Formats: sequence, structure tokens, C-alpha cells
Amino acid sequence: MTTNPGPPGGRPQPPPVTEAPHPGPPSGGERDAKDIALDAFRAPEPDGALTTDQGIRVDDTDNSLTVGERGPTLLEDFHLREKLTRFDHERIPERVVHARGAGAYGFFEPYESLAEFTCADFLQEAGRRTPVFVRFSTVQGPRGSADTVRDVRGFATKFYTRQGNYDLVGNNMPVFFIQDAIKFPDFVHAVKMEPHNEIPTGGTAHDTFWDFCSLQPESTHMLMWAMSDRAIPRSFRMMQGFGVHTFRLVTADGRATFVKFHWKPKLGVACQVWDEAQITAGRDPDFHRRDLWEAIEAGEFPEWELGVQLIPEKDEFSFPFDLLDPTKLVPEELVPVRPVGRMVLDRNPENFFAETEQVAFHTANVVPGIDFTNDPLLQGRNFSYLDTQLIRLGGPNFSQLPVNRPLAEVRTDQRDGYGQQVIHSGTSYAPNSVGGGCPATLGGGRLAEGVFEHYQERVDGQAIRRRSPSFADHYGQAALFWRSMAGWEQEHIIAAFSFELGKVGDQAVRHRMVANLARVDQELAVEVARRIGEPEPAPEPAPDRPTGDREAGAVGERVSPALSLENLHGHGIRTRKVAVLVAQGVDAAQVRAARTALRAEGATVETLARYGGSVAGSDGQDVEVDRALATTASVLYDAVVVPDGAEDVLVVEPDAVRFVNEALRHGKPVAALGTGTALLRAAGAREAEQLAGVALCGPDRQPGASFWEDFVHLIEQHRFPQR
Ligand code: HDD
Repeated sequence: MTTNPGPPGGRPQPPPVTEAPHPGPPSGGERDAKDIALDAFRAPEPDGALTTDQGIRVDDTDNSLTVGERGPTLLEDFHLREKLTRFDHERIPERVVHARGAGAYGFFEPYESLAEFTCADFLQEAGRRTPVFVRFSTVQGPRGSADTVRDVRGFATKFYTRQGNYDLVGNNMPVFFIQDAIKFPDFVHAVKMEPHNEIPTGGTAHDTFWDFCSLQPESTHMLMWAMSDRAIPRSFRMMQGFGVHTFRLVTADGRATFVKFHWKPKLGVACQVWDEAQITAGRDPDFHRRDLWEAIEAGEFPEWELGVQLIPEKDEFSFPFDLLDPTKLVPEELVPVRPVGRMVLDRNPENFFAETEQVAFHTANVVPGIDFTNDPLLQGRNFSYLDTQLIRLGGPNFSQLPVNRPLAEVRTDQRDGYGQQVIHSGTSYAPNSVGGGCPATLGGGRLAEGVFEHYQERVDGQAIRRRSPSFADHYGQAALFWRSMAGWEQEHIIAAFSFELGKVGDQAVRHRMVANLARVDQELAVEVARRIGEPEPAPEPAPDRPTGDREAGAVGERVSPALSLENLHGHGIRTRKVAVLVAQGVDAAQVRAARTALRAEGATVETLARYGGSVAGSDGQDVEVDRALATTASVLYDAVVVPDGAEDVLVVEPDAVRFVNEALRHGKPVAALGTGTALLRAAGAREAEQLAGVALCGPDRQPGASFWEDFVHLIEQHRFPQR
């Protein structure tokens, strides 16, 4: 039996019942309007007396009320019943897709006014900040799945604008698996864990997914992205975001321009390699979530540039694909991305459930000046997101939850429902006279005054269930993507297809999929077939391909350099993690020099040794150990330094050998100083001086400033996959 003893020296004295002060935000810089609005909902740290939900002070929370010490428990114990009941009801349904995610607050600010194209208030003035909340996610896995699985990443942004909430609910890939929302339940049933045994968690390497895709060739372009390294990002902070659909920007006088939205990470795009991603899933299943959290806590605020591709309405039909088809992108070489603003995430949420879990995005949350197109995927999404919140968040009042509340004033005739937080007064119908006609509609033609008016597109047609023939080319852009990849990217794609299809048991599915790949590229299909033991596919003509393999195609049609990771590197090494392996006898001056040089560039440098504490350096000074090797792993770092002097200990330390072996296998930059090269050899590197991305400093020499400069440059390049 345990009792809460309270502080030493007697029974705890509960403090007087007072209004507790607001704790304020946990991290971050300036307080914005959303942050201040959340104060009204922030509960103080509970440092006073324990109470029930009714505010009754509780005498004991460790023992149920019983008849005698060994007797039955009394129903009268309202504290016991409340405690268990509340616990029993703590869970809500996870999101049907995108269940696992992490979020943060921040702001968006335009570089320039976009008034020429849109009357959206938050895009009118350079430098005017709009608070945002962003949630990143994986798609397939449940809430508890690993972060680094091969999957698409969600990138959903809620802008708390003065005209109401605008949600840009995108992904880290610019296209999607299907063209019409009516296929979404089919697609999700196929991609999610298989129904009989709920395997696999968080992955696409299973029969039902590939069965669906092999029969639904419109998924082919997206498959190329999903099998590329984009599906295994290094961090949320290092991936792009895309609105995917073509939307409309609309001016106050009703002029529309088609628009595609892009988020470009300031740190550049960086990905893991597949073996690394799989090991990370075990070593740190929270890898991305932790990275985002820690970066913000450290004041290294992630930043993206918002870019737009603007397409005049008159050019709607001037592309060899349909702008309404969400399986197509608009090559940046055909329509450049114009940078229009930046988004910075500078504040972590205080409570995961209250904020990140309860945030509700909806593609139909648009503000005056931003409008939809007839993309059939978007149209269905505009139904689905509201609908899903009703079950997930338990009723129609979810927009009153703190994270979802707009900063703009809300005046509706909507009433009641589960969890109503507002004590409404007055009328709730229109037209009314007793309420003075309020809340009143303001009439059309007033976009400039912040009144949403749907874009007046002229549409005429018969009700038909048929896909437009302009959506029929399922391979042209898949081939464009393939051709635009560097050699090593193509190799990774081949390896990914081979891994995934290699796990498919149904021969017919593999066969169909290889035949589909042959319509993208014969070499790709032949190589995948070879690796999974399928017969070589016959060349496929792909008759429905208007863009096809036109040899004379323009850049952007034949090849799009903007798609290759080779062209998406960031500048500098801010927030990259570098491990320095140390042991007894290590050259302490080199460890200090590495720390100083790399930290000066913004990297995080950690010393790792067999045990925590410190090791004695060669100059007699202790070198502090940041982490014991057993508590971390090579996959959690971007680069490794092996200083001089400790090789005797390190080469017989299995964790150290494995650490370097993995870093080498995963193409990471490695610096070996003096006798440190012995560890590279022990880790399997025969001719280290020949390896790309390996920096060596010979024995009896000390690495100077230029050595570290060169090493920084290697880290900047992120990976050396050609190794
Ligand atoms: Fe979706 C969640 C992105 C197609 C139906 N979707 C969801 C989230 C993201 C996307 C980022 C997570 C939001 C969050 O963090 O809470 N979805 C996309 C993109 C799509 C897409 C970029 C294609 C361009 N989605 C799509 C279709 C449908 C849905 C076609 C249904 C017809 N999506 C949902 C949903 C979810 C969702 C079931 C699950 C949880 C939620 O909405 O709030 O309604």
C-alpha cells in the first residue's frame, strides 16, 4: 500500500484557491495573435491541491474507498469513478490516413504584395505576418508507427488570417496516386495494413497496395516519386511541400489566375538512404518528430519559401496534360516558381493531444481571393475533410477547439451540438427582424471587403460518369521524372521497386507491375524484373502518351532538372549532426578543433565513446563524452569524425566499428585524422583515400582551417551515394 506522503515534516498544506497565472508559451520568439489567443485556454501547471473535475479537493488518490481495509469498494467513491471513467475515454479515433504526425506554430510573411493576382488579405502586404500551424505526417502508418518508413509525407498548413482560416493541405510530392476522389477509399484500403493481420505497419511493400497500383495505372507517376528518395526524407525540415492541385487566385474584380503552390525548405532537400531509414525506424522511431521539436527548442527555426506557379486562364489548354489532373505536375522549366513569401516555425505546441492531434485541416477552408478548380480529386476532398472531423473530433463544434479557432471573429447561425463552448444569445435564423437582421450577409461583388464569393466559372454539360480523355496519359510524366533523375537516383528507384515488389507474393501482381514499368522505361522494367526474378518484359509502346519520349521535346517536357535532388541541395550545414568518436588517448586538441570549426557553421557536434562521462585525452586533459555509443547510432548523425590517437581502443569496440561502417555504407561524409584511418579500415574501407566524401588528414599533421572548410563542404553535399 502506498500513500502520497507530501513534503517532509507533516501533511501537505493546500495553497489557497486562487486564479493561477498563465504559464505563457513554452518556446519561441515574438508572441503573435494566435499565441496570445491561446492564453485563454492554457491551464496552469497544477501546483496546488488535487481536485475532481468539479473542483472538489481530494483527500487521497492512491486508495479506493472500501469497507474496512480488506473489504469491497464502494460505488460512492466518486473520485475513483471519475478517475477511471475519464481514463477510459481518453482516446479518440486516429486519423483514417496521416495518423502519425508532428506539428508546430509559426508565421508566414509575404515578400511582396500579390494584389495583382489575389485579394487574399494575408498576401497583400510585404512583411505582414500571419500566424500558422503546420502538421507534418506519414500517410499509411498508425499513430504509433515509425517516422522513417517509405511513404508520402503530409505537409498541412493552417493560416490564421484576418479573413478567417486558410488551410493548404499538401504533401511533400507534387502529384497524387489517383485522379478522382471516388477512388480514395479503394486506394487507402489497398495501401493500409492488410485487413486480416494488420501487416505491414507503415509500409507499402505488400500485395494489396501493388495489386491496386498495377491495375490503376494512373498511380504510376506517383509511384515513381514514392519509390524515390523523396519518400524517406532526412527530416521534415528538409522536404518540399506542394499544394498538388491547381487552385485559383482571384482578384477583387473577379479575375482568376491558375496557381500551383510550392514550399521550398531553406535548408535544401535532403533524404536518407533506404538501409539507413530502416535502421533509424528501430533506433529512433521518433526521428522526425524529435528533429522538429529539438530544432525549434534550440532556436533553429525551420523555414520554407512559398513559391507559386502562375498560369493565366487563357493558357489553360496549352500544356500536353490537363491542369485539372492531380497526377501531373507543371514542370518548373515551363512555368517558373515565383518566390512570394516565407514561413518560419518558431514555437512547439504545449500539449500534443490538444494541439497536434486535435488540429483539423480542411481543403475547403479558403479565404476570399483563393478558390478551387474542377480537379475531381480536390472536389471530393472538399467534402471529406469536414466529414472526417465529425467522427474524429466527436461532433460539429471542433472548430471551437483552441488550435482550430480562427482569429477572425465568428458569427454564425450554427447552434448547439456536442461540446458547444459558446453561450449564444439572440436569434439563429435568417432572415430575421428581431435580431436586427444580424448576422447579415453582405451580398456579392465585395471580394475586396473580405466577403467570399465563389469564382463565377461558366460550366455547362451533361451528368456523366467518365474520366476526361485529357487525363489519359498515365506514363508521360512518370517517364519525365525517371529521365530527370541522376544515375544514383535511378539506382535507388530500381532498388526500391525491387524491394517492394520482391515482397509481393502474388506473381500476377508483380508481372502486371513490371509491364507497367516497361511503359515508363524499358531499362527500368528490365532491371527490376531481373532483381525480382521475373521474366524480361516485352517493350511496351504506351500508345496513350501524348508527351511520350519525344526526342525533340523542350526542357520541361523531355527532362526537368528541377526534379532531381542533385539540384535541390541547401547551403551550409546548420543543424547537421556530426559525431566525433573518442576513446582513451584521443588527440584532445583535434576534438576541440572539430567542435569549434563545425559549431561555427551551425552544426551540432557530439562526442561519442563506449561509456558516458569523459576520456583522458593524449595531452592529459579530459575530453567530455556527450553520449555512450550504446545509446545512439550512426544513422542518427549526418557525418563522423575519427580523430587521431584512439585507434587502439576504437578498432576493438564493436559499436564504434559498426558506427563507421554504417556511415560509410550510407554515403555519409567521414573525416579520419592521423591514425583514425585504422578505424575506417576496421569498418571495411579498403582504400579510404579513393572514397568520395572521405576527408583524410595524414599522420603527423594537424588539420588546419582549410581541412575543416573542405569537410564542411562535404557535409553540405549530404550524401555520397556513388560510394
Ligand atoms: Fe487527404 C488527411 C493531404 C487526398 C481525405 N490529407 C490528410 C492530411 C494531409 C492530406 C496532409 C493530414 C492533415 C493533418 O495533418 O491533419 N490528401 C492530401 C493530399 C491529397 C489528399 C495532398 C491529394 C492531393 N485526402 C485526399 C482525398 C481524400 C482525402 C482524395 C478523400 C476523398 N485526408 C483525407 C481525410 C483526412 C486526410 C480522410 C484524414 C484525417 C483528416 O483528413 O483530417 O479526410
